[in-house]
Amino acid sequence: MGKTLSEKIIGSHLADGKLQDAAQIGLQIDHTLTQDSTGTLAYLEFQAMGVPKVRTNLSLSFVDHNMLQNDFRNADDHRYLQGVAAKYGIVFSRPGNGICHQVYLERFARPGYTLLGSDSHTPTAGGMGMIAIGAGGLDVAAAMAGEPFYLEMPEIVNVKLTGALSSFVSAKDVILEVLRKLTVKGCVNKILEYTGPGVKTLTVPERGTITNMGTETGATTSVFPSDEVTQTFLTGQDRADQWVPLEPDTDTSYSETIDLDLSKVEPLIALPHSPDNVKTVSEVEGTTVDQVCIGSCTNSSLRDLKMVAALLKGKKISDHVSLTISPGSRQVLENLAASGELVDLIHAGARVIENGCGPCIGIGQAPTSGGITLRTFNRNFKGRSGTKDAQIYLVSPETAVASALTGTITDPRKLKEYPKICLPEKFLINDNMFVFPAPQPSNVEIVMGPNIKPLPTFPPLQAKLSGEVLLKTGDNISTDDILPGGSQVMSLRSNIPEISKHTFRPIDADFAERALQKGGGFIVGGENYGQGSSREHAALAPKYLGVKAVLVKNFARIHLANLINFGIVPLTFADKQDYAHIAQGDTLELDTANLQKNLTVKNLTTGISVQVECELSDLDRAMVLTGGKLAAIKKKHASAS
Ligand code: MIC
Ligand code: SF4
Repeated sequence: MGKTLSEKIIGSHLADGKLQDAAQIGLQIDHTLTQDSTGTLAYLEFQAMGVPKVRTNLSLSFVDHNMLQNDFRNADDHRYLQGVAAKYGIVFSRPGNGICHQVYLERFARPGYTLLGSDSHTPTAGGMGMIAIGAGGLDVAAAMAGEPFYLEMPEIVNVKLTGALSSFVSAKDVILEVLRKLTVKGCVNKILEYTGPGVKTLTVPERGTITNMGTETGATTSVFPSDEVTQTFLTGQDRADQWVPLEPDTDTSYSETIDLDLSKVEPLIALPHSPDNVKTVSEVEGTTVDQVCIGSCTNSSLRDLKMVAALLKGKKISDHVSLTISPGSRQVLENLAASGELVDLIHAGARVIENGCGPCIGIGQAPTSGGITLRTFNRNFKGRSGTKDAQIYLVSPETAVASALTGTITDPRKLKEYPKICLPEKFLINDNMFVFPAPQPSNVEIVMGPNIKPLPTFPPLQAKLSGEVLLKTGDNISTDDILPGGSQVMSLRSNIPEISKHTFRPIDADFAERALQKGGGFIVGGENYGQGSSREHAALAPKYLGVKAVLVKNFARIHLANLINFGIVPLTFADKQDYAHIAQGDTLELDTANLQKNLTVKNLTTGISVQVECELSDLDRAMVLTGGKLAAIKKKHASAS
């Protein structure tokens, strides 16, 4: 039996375990990337490991999230990150150089390689035929120290593409269609592998849009073959020598096949407040729009902004719409400037803002109260725009432009003339905002500003856990609910004592105070707990406040790994009906000696006992018992040296 493409790449990087369904495997990581808002913790963790230089082929540190410099905090973080990069052999991408995923795809992604990134949208690079996975900062730090990345061998799902997209329908509509079918929890521990004759009709940036937002299905990653289209893109980036052809064997089998005829995909839109709440644009046409934001790691490539420029050329946006455009990279912006298309954006009324994440994570450009904002981004969780009662809709660049012009949600097919977009044979390339590691690392001084606080340390797990249920949540709690974005909270990312005060603030403003007052306790939740970002702060801050265990129906992948890494006991209900038998405020007790798979939680308030599962690999179990991953890796490197 032949192999899938995912199995081929994973197989050639297997450091531990076997290519078997659901087996625990260790993956050798070629490249790592971090971004600033998860990077500062990741590098504090890396420094604590005591390794003199990164042990990957290539490690990159991007600054793209916390770019507003309202005070010293973010600027100090940038300086710290630049110092660490110079000292430990890491390439530093300076603020304003662009969003990590877009820049990585342009300049560093290589077919057949593995990438681990401290950002959940790292799978963007799957558009280049890579296995690219998002993880918590500590896992990325461990990979930089040369450790394999451990994960459950995912099921490989075949998304078979046929046909070609119609005019005004683009890659964003494809991934919205996938989300409509699979939902935000449909692909946990699965890889979406794209195959079929439709693949060759999509350029690499379009593939990147699809693999990027595959994250919203809960998938471990998504991957496209590496073909002549990949070769053309790499040649345009002056990296033709890095191309290799890669595809699945013809006689392979998949756990499931989803057939998707591209010619049948229509312009789609995700309604508030979940990326899988997908309808056709025509179903909601006519709704008044206050703001349109084009950009983010999903839709800010040169292909996308050329399309936007062509559709806006010679026109003017509606009087009541604010249109922002945040290019994905300096390369995108320079190419638009050189071709003159930047003028078309500016002339039509777009507010062109800095190359970076910007409004996607609430860093500026919050909409009006109760406002309707149409975004080409990937997440529309409540409050993410910075305005609590705003309604976020997710759309393609084509739908965004059509709606910005009319001022109401508009099917882009109404624009009639569909421009033909060609990517340059040779992109205008400028690498001068990368800073390469210092030739003499011993001379580099790492400067830490006053907001960069030491990592908290935690004792080994107690044999018996007891305490109150501090919070009981429903399904699909996102890490934005656990620890929100926005410029004020995000600038505290290097300061756990301060940021922990915001834990669960969007859903329970008193949580942090209550948790401290009660001496910690338990969280109870529903399905897909912890969906969304890779921010390990969403585990570390609750841990800091004394959260001992989280008991849910099931977890999202990255958040589960982060809980384990910081020694919070992850539990799932053996019978989901038992969720009803625990209320907020109940006192629970749990015997954790040896952390066996099957445990009993005693509800001391009701007298009812509930059977729970604690599914951990041997490695993870040892880590949770001894107080987390950092302690374990530190010990290993100390004994090795
Ligand atoms: C996001 O899109 O939610 C973020 C901000 O990029 C996060 C990372 C973070 O919280 O810093 C992610 O997706 O992992
Ligand atoms: Fe940045 Fe938004 Fe992409 Fe996250 S999803 S990396 S905040 S652009």
